[in-house]
Amino acid sequence: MKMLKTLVIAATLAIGAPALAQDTTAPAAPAAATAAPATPAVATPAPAAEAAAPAADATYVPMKPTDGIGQPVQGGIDFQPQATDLGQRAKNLNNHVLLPIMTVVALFVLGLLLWVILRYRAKANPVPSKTSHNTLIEVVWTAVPALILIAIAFPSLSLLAAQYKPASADAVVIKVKGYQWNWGYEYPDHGIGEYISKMLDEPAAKAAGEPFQLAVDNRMVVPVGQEVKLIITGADVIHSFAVPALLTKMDAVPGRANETTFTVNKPGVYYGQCSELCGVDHAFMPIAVEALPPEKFAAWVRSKGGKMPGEAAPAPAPAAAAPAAAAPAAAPATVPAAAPAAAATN
Ligand SMILES: [Cu+2]
Repeated sequence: MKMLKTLVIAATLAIGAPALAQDTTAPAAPAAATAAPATPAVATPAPAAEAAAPAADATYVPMKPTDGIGQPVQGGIDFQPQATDLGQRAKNLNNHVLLPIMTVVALFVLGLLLWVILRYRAKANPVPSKTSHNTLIEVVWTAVPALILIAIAFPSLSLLAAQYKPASADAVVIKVKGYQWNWGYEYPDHGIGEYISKMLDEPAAKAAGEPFQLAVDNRMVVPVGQEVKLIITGADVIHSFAVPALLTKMDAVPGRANETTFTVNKPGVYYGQCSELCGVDHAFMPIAVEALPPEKFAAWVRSKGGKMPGEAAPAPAPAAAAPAAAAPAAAPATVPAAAPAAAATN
């Protein structure tokens, strides 16, 4: 029967450790201009698109990180401030439900132990009782832990189900690939081919005003308020894509496509790290997710040579208008004439 109590405590501890573990690396983020992301290190499959909309590049300016947001803090013991509704729910569940229950159970068991040690020691209790059963107590210490576990199971399992609910059809799809030792990001619906995201060295991170060992050259950029679906895989060994402030942790396994989703609710830069021991430079493949308002996200997409889904390629519009104005009689011909132009610039 005493095994039960041990089991309850073990189970409570296990349930109380969700995937938003706090990173312990020390941040150092003086305010300064953020470095402009470098051009993709890997050739995109649509190089022609690079020239399609250079005018829009100027409107994307990499966001500066905020101290204490999306990154660890010195001496921090709580989870990072959560930037998704589900993350906030998980944090509330931990801080307001699980931690109080664990505290009460631990203190109660400690109290029982102290009472037994003091009250029933040989000196204070020379003639021990020969009682071996007490039905009421045995029923209580079986039923109460079971009821506690059932009470915890409802919010825990519904949170887990919400976290792994399949993404909606209009989610922003990003393919994430873990390499030894950097990350590749690809936006198939936006025409952005894979680009590589590497850690900045210390002088570069300092110059950019970003925390060293978390700052990267090319961030993953996502829109705020829209669901993001990550399809995650590994190129060589198992990595793990983890961003504590987004309640996101998913293994990147070679030969498998794992999926996870999140919806960021406020703009910001959120850092994470590879969280699966993957080799000698495991500690040096950080993750930086930049969440932007939708219009700024669209500007970033254009700066990468891509386009928003459903959006016409920017260049063909004037090209189609010109022949229509010059030769109105040839108007029916403009549509087929524009089509190859669109194909060429896309
Ligand atoms: Cu890794």
